[in-house]
Amino acid sequence: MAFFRGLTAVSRLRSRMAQEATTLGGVRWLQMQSASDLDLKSQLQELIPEQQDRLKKLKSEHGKVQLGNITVDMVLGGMRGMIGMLWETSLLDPEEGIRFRGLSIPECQKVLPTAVKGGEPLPEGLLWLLLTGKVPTKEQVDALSKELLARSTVPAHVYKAIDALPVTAHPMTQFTTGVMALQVESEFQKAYDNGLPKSKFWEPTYEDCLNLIARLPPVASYVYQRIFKGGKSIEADNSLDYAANFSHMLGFDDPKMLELMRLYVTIHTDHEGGNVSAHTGHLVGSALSDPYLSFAAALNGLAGPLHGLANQEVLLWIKSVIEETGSDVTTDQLKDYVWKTLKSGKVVPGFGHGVLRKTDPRYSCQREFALKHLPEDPLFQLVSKLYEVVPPILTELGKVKNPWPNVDAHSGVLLNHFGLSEARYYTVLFGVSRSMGIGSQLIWDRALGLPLERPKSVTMEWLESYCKNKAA
Ligand code: NMX
Ligand code: MLT
Repeated sequence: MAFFRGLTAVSRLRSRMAQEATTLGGVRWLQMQSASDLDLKSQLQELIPEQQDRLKKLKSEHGKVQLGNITVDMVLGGMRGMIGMLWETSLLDPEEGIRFRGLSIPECQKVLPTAVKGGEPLPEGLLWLLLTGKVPTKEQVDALSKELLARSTVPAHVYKAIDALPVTAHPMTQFTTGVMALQVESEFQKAYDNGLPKSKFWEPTYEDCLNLIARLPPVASYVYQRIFKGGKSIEADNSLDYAANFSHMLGFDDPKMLELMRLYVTIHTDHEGGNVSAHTGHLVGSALSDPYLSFAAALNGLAGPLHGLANQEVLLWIKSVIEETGSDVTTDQLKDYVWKTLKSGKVVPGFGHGVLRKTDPRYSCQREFALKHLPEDPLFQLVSKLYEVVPPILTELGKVKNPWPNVDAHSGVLLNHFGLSEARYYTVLFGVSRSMGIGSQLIWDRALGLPLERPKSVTMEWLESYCKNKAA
């Protein structure tokens, strides 16, 4: 965040000068916000040369500085703790959780513009923050909402591609098929084929990412309606913001559900670069595959049960507890069910994490939302009980590094409360949200000219002989 401070001060000054036309004491104040202040791409254009110089300086002055030692455990253990990539939009602290461009979730809830006074942040504001490192004004967020709406038309062939799949296909399969079908409109691919120089790669990447983010809610809601509502279609409401409109197109207009969707999309956008979906998007993008190809690859990673599919698994697991024990489940029955799950060789979904070592702040803010809006919901009460029951059991197992709940332990019961009860659909919601983080970083990847990602792999034989020689 520090590197953007100079620019942030300038931008704050500008935004103070740039209040919307308002009537104050009978005087009408003039609209002073310039078109480029409201245009995200112009803002990026200003930031990119500075960040390119910064990267150049970092490489030339500190390129040979060591960042740690690679151990055999790291190579065999899924590269945990191995620093291996640059990811500008967010950073994860194992104890504290995620910070988006330096801001924690509670800080984002305080400073990002909202639709409702004192309500949840608008995800468009977070997208602006991820891309620029600056907290946007409400006017900037509104301009971005409108820009996304203007980009949201989905070509008819996309729906035909989805319709070619059996309606029983998993929602993530149908959603990713829609993303692949959107790819035929890639600006990056066209520009690359026409010989665009590397210094300009970021521009069509920006166009693709913004188009992709804008078109995902209609595609995702089409998948939902097709699978669960007999193909009903709900038109977009152009007066609504991104998340509220998405909720509306899914068929949920309760103002509390709109607020939930704003919170949901905001907190699922980004989780630094090493998680399976973000890393996949970045890796595939490093081959100069366009943002649609990169994001479709990311979604395929998100669809795995140890990653994004865990939100589906959590609600199905909670419902299976109730099916077996009845809705008045006691603490002892819950303990027995957790042990039964573990003894059958399964994981307890929604608990544990590859990096976090405390309760995920994304879980905590969803818990806050539930305490405020649905404290009596029986499934929320069961989730609260699991918070007490599961961590001691996972600790007792002796091998689990983080017994605490993650983001997926909570999201399903909130959605279920407002009627979105189809657990198999939940990972699609995660996918729509993640487009903002992966897309933002892809734009910076191209702006900074980051190279093809190609780490070294070795065989067991190589490791054995390396270790033997080292010991000799
Ligand atoms: N239930 C049972 N066993 C677990 C759990 C859990 N919730 N979490 C970790 N373990 C086991 C893990 O399977 C491993 O066992 P083994 O050595 O026999 O293979 C052992 O504990 C050590 O694993 P960790 O180092 O603690 O965790 P790791 O970094 O390998 O994996 C997860 C992280 C997230 C994959 C793991 O905690 C897990 O499977 N959790 C349940 C699934 C889940 O909630 N995933 C969502 C993550 C968040 N997201 O949205 O992506
Ligand atoms: C995520 O949001 O991507 C998950 O918490 C997984 C991770 O960070 O590894």
